Amino acid sequence: MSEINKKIVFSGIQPSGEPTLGNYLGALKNWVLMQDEYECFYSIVDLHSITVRQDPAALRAQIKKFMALFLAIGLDPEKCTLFCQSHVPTHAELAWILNCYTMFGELSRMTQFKDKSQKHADNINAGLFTYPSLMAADMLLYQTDVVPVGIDQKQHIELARNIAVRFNGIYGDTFKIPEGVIPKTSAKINSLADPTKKMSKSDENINSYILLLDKPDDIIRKFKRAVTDSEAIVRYSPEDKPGISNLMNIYSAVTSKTHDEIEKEFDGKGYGDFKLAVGEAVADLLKPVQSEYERIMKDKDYLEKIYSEGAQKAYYVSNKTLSKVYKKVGFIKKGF
Ligand code: AQP
Repeated sequence: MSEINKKIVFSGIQPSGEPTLGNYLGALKNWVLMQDEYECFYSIVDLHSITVRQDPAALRAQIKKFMALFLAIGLDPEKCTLFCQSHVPTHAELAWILNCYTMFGELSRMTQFKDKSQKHADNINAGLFTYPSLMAADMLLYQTDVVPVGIDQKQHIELARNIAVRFNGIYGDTFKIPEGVIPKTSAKINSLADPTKKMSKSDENINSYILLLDKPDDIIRKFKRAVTDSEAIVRYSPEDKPGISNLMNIYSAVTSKTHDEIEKEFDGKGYGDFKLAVGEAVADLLKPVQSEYERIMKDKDYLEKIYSEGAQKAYYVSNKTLSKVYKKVGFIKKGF
């Protein structure tokens, strides 16, 4: 069933809000580019999203939105497998096993755990702590070669690799060791309100992010308000000019212009012109995605068919790895 000759890609996104421009430029855009060359498994990782409290009705709606957006950005279910993590029980099963091969100290060092436990001090649950073992399971189940992600996930990929090497060291070759693929200019798109921080879909300030479904007027308004500096020169310097450099990264990722070309284009012009150009470029990029999204959302049966077929295939492929793991650790075969 799986095209074994192609290299395998796995990546996921949490439905913990609505996808942002950061998610798109950091990860989703690469997902689309990779679907022709690789055997790709792309998941809405809903099990991960409940490590932070979610409203059930909102979560249900978000998951469907994400699936429709997967299709609207150009992911083709004929070329890649699209599924919800909670529909494929092997993820939670392997995560338990891997928890027993992941050290407390390793999990304590994860910066995302530290950040999120500060942000959600009233709900530092065990799932938030062991989230990286589930993420390792996500990747290792598919014998993944490549994981396209933003830079914030680098530490989690390193940990998954360490867990896989440890397990292979004890039981012999079981898991392929995956590599992370991180884009150059859009590895970390920052918040428009605080350009020293990552743009995040769960940020409380709606002006800090651009959603893929934001209307053109809102997009332009948010870019106009973006925090910059008082130098009034469009120059790339992430240390001294984080706001302008972030906007340059966005403009570069959307238009494929280099930083040098952008500096020349806006030489002698003020920030107003530059911000407007970035806003218009992003709004133009998202317009066709939004109309395709509207079309797909009207066909709920089609959406259900895509994620149901995706889950069946993901289960078939991932269960091979899980069965191997169960055998290696010493569990006996089911009699039914
Ligand atoms: N700002 C970003 N710049 C570049 N890449 C990003 N990614 C996320 N934000 C940026 C990449 O998007 C993929 C999916 O991420 P996720 O939703 O699973 O989790 P996250 O990294 O925690 O993203 P958010 O938006 O910050 O979510 P919340 O607010 O729920 O925590 C990943 O590949 C990620 O690197």
